[in-house]
Amino acid sequence: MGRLLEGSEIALAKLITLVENNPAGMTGVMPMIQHRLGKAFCIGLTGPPGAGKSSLASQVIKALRSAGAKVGVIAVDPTSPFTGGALLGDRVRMQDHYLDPGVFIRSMATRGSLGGLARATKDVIKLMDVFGFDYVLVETVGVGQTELDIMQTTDITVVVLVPEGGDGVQAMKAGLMEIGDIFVINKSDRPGADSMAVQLQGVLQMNPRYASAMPPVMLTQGTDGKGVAELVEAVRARQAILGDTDLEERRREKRNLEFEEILKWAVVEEWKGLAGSDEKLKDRLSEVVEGSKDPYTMLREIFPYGCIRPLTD
Ligand SMILES: Nc1nc2c(ncn2[C@@H]2O[C@H](COP(=O)(O)OP(=O)(O)OP(=O)(O)O)[C@@H](O)[C@H]2O)c(=O)[nH]1
Ligand SMILES: [Mg+2]
Repeated sequence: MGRLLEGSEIALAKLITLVENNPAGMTGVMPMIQHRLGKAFCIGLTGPPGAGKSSLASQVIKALRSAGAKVGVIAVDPTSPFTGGALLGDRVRMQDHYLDPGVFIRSMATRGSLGGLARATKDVIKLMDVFGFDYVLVETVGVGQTELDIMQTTDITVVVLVPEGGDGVQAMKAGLMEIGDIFVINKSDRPGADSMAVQLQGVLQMNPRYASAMPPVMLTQGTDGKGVAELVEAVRARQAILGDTDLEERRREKRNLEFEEILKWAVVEEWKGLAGSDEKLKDRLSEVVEGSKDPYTMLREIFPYGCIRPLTD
């Protein structure tokens, strides 16, 4: 633990592995780091597969590094359970930075449970924060609930879209339009980028979330870094607007949500423990699954001293 705070990358890597493999591992680590949290500014980068998130991340790292900031990067890959193409892509796209001691890149893939992945990502953000990074970048494919969940833990979210056919509409369906603080149309060297920016602005204007202030819509090129200086400027501007008070307000909400999640996770774990094994759990659940028993009765049987009681009690 001490070695983490001294800046040992090996200690950081080991702790991340611990957290990935066993969420309960954090119970030993957290009390030691809790009072040091909150210094890093966490930026989420999300968007459809192949939108250029890793390429952009690499350019953003470059810009932040040249301003002297230290950067931690988490590339989350919920879509492929095995170290597949996307993670390889992240490595290739960000390879320039692997040897830089001011940059630490970690890829994370699911090992079965998507909820577990979201949980682990949040804890890894904390580890990177206490390690002393000024910025933590989190890249994730914006297609499902887990990704949205991860994005809700970052301080700001950059939504990355691309001009070609249908992506705009897809993204709107995926709920990406709700979570962006900054919108980027990457691959702006391709035709249709300008008209997509106009279309996107139209959609955002109708969204009540942006009634008081419209988020910036920017054009970038992940391959050669065009527009990235402006993007980093927009991130800094957001950071400045949030200031300490609004940022803390956002973080309070997040801590509240996080606790509820951990509570749910703990109850489920407790319940699995009581059942004994996955087989027994399945057996116990069968009546609920088949519909012969209602879920509340089941809850009372599992936790007889819990808060679920009929009104007549
Ligand atoms: N033409 C063009 N290609 C780009 C641009 N940015 C990235 N690319 C290319 O798009 C492809 C995907 O880029 P990535 O950075 O891996 O995209 P990603 O969103 O991280 O992909 P996943 O992590 O697999 O979802 C690569 O071949 C990049 O070289 C750009 O601005 N213009
Ligand atoms: Mg990527």
